[in-house]
Amino acid sequence: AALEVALRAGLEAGELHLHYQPVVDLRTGTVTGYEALARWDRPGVGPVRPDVFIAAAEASSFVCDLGRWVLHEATAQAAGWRGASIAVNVSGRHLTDHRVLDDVRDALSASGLAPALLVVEITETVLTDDPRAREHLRILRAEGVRVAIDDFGTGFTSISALADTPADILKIDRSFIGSDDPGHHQLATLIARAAHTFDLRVVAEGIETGEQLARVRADGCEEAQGYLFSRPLAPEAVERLPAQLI
Ligand code: G
Ligand code: G
Ligand code: MN
Ligand code: NA
Repeated sequence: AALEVALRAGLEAGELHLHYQPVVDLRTGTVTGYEALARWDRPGVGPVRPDVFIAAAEASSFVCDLGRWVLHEATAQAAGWRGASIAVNVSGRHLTDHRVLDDVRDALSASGLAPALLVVEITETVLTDDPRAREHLRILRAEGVRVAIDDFGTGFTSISALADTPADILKIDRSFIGSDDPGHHQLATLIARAAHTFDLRVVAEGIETGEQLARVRADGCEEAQGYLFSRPLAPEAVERLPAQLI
């Protein structure tokens, strides 16, 4: 609870900011958009890992306040990057809260960003936990927002569940990409094939080497993210990125 109290105060005090990791089109090598990733530099302490402070925020409905801030900040930033999409990680607790719908709508209207340029990233477990999650995703998609299933393959969703998943994009978890185990590579191939069967675009995460890039291209992944292209960057550094990353 102490961390949550400090985080609330930190958000008020402007200690949080967003970094942006480019998402690369594997056909053209150009940047199609960015994933927003929260950063907290705690004065006198240093950077706090996002998985740590997000988990602290999820202990209460404060995660909705944090999520609202991320949505506003990321869409405002992306509206200035003409045509680029922006992916925002939305926690399960925020997604099941009825306020999430207006939080997304308010961020879009305040920023002027086209709904189709916003991607809401959720993890696969969120879909099985609470029926409101699906309902909210259905409404957001009807309003033109896209949905991505993040970290796919790490939870216990069956591939057949993809048939009625309210999503547009599937992101293959980086543990399959970074592994040296050929079994993991075969699983990534199967996940990509299954996703394509259900008309999902596939994003490969965590590409660090040319060999990994070649593999996910052979799997027909449409897009990729990873340190090979770029780390998550401050907005000023995003503006200096070359248009072509491969
Ligand atoms: O930024 P990094 O790559 O270290 O992210 C670590 C984890 O924190 C990832 O699982 C990422 O999805 C999550 N994360 C980062 N920023 C946000 C955010 O704004 N909201 C939520 N819910 N999760 C985030
Ligand atoms: O869970 P999610 O996919 O939202 O998390 C994104 C996380 O992955 C962030 O912490 C980001 O910094 C990290 N990340 C992005 N690209 C790479 C990569 O190429 N290698 C590794 N190890 N981590 C990455
Ligand atoms: Mn993500
Ligand atoms: Na992920």
